[in-house]
Amino acid sequence: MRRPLSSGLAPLLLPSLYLVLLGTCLLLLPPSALGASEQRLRQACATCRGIIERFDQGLADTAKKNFGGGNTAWEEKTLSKYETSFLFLFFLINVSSWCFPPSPISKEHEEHIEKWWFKLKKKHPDLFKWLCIETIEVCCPAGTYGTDCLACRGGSERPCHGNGLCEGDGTRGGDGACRCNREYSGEFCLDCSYGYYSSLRNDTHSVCTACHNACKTCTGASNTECEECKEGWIENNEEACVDMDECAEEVSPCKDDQYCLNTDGSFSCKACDDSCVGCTGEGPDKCKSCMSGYTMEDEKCTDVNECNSAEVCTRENEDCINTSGSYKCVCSENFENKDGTCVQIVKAGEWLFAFKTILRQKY
Ligand SMILES: *[C@@H]1O[C@H](CO)[C@@H](O)[C@H](O)[C@H]1NC(C)=O
Ligand SMILES: *[C@@H]1O[C@H](CO)[C@@H](O)[C@H](O)[C@H]1NC(C)=O
Ligand SMILES: *[C@H]1O[C@@H](CO)[C@H](O)[C@@H](O)[C@@H]1NC(C)=O
Ligand SMILES: [Ca+2]
Repeated sequence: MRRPLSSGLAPLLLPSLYLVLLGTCLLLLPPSALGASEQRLRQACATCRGIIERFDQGLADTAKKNFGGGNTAWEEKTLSKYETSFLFLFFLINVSSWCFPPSPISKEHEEHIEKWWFKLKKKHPDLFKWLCIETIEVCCPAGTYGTDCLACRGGSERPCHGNGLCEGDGTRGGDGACRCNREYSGEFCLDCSYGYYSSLRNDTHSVCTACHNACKTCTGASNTECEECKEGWIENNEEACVDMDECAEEVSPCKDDQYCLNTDGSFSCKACDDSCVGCTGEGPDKCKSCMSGYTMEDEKCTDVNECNSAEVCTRENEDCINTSGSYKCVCSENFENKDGTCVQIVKAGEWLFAFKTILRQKY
């Protein structure tokens, strides 16, 4: 017998469910450039899976909230809780069809679920399998793909030999082709990509490992097993690829105001110290010669204190300030620059006093 659903709960549930579903719609939005029908096939399964997950979650929450667990009689006692779950479920089904029209799940599927709940739950405990795979046929078992749920390349046990993803895996879409992880290539993800070598290979397993940093391609892990050296590395006498010291070249690859820094597989150019004209390394002690305003002292370019000279900042009431590589002339304390001369600063309130002083001096 089919039980009537209590519809009194619907208004309470609906507002929050709208939000939940909006989130679901966003999560399931297609991120890829798949064709529209292909996308619909994959989404159909994702939607079905999402509904089942939410349904299970809803049931689990209801059970947990009301029963500490282990109560065998709770099914009979809490029919209204089930009805709540049903409303929740039906609402999800309804709204999921708004996300991705035309939805594969419709009114008729609501009835499937009700049938499952009251009649088939015991025989088919896995609702996802029963509904999504076997009944409405929007999903396939893991490791299979497409309309007829064919096994993925490399078999349904370990699609793509565990080294990639099978296109359409678990859905009614896709073509079962392998999208290999970076290390692998080939139709079955058994071959190694460029820059990787095979470190294990038998009938069912293939493991590819990155070559040594110095190798472009290789047959093994060390830098003596390169087939070709990577750029920035050269083969030495022992047939190993080693770093090329670009900075040791006769002509520096850097600009005049830079020094060269050798690194593994490359090099970089760094700015010389401000006190240098050309340098061999970092700091004022690596200058080839000194910038004007600096002088070589203890094998280091040192700032000259121009203020020690009597020929600088010679105007009246003027002070000299030593700066890196140069110097500045500034008016002394209580003096300010007015048209090129340093004149005494007169503060407000001192006006009258100053005026009287001037008068007294002049007359
Ligand atoms: C689902 O939609 C049908 C009409 O399409 C409506 O009668 C029913 O109340 C809806 N169920 C829920 C739970 O919103
Ligand atoms: C292939 O290698 C894997 C990983 O080492 C191993 O588990 C498996 O038994 C091997 N299979 C065969 C046929 O040798
Ligand atoms: C200017 O004077 C020389 C010599 O005394 C010092 O070595 C410098 O550090 C100084 N420069 C500055 C900016 O104070
Ligand atoms: Ca180098």
